[in-house]
Amino acid sequence: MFENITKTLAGAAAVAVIGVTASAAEWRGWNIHVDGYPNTIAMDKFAELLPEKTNGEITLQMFHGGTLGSQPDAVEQVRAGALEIGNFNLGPIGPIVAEANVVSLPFVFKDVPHMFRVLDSEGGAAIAAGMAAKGLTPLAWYDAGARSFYNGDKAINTPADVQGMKVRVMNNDLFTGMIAQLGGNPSPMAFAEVYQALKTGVVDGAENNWPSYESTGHYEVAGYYSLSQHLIIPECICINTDAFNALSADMQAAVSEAAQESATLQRELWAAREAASRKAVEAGGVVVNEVADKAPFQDAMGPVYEAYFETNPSLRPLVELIQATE
Ligand code: BDP
Repeated sequence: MFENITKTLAGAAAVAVIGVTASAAEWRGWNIHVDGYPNTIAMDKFAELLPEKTNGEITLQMFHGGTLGSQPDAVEQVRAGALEIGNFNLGPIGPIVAEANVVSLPFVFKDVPHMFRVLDSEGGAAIAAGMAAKGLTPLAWYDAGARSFYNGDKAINTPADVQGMKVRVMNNDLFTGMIAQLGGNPSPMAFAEVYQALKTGVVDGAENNWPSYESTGHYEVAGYYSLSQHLIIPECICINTDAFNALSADMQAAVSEAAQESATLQRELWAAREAASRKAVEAGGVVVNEVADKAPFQDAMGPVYEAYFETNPSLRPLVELIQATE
């Protein structure tokens, strides 16, 4: 009798445990940025909203500061389902998803509002579909401003100023092509290694937006920032496609809503941080150089576009759609 009761209780406990693990998903998320960075705050907001909007069925533990690995590694981990969530820049996604690579063509967007208009149109839908098919479903888009060149010993005003310079870029053939067309030596490298590389002269320069130039301390070791604004690349909150597809329609809607709210917050924080970061690095002694004429940089990108179209002839209409978007 006693034995039977024990068995029954044990069985009930087992059912309860199975019940909990089967209905509650515990996701893990990757982010490269430090505390206080707009993306870090906004990803924490996403993690806070998820259980609220899913009746506790989905929780997310965020790992910030790139502690779970470099961005190219993390992209693979989310694709494989080893991680569910990542805040990714589309630059390192381009080599995997041809459609998503259009945003990494230098000077393809006029400015950030233009980029968001494209993302909200059929162009954005094509990019999202391409990503989802490769295992990375974008839930919302983050702002990452415009990227400009910085280096240690001179302002950059023309492509001739890049001649012979070793410049760190994110992993993507479009970026190595871009630097090569300007006469420089491209050096693809993980974000976490750039500070030391600049400091020790392994590279002469790099390129990034105001907040990353500041948050990484790169401005301390590369004090000339030249506003070339050659790349405007969006970022995503991305989810492993199978994890998303396994959710009910209601749960998918709840997760998407949480991501949208996170993105609204990120874009507000981004605008404030861009201005604050610029002010901070200027106060730290950085020489800011307004590039008076960007046309020579743009003109030098012809071969980068041609190489892209040669590899991806079917994507020419997508690029033309972007260029035709007001
Ligand atoms: C930052 C992006 C981050 C990239 C980094 C880089 O937010 O995702 O890893 O640039 O240059 O602006 O690697």
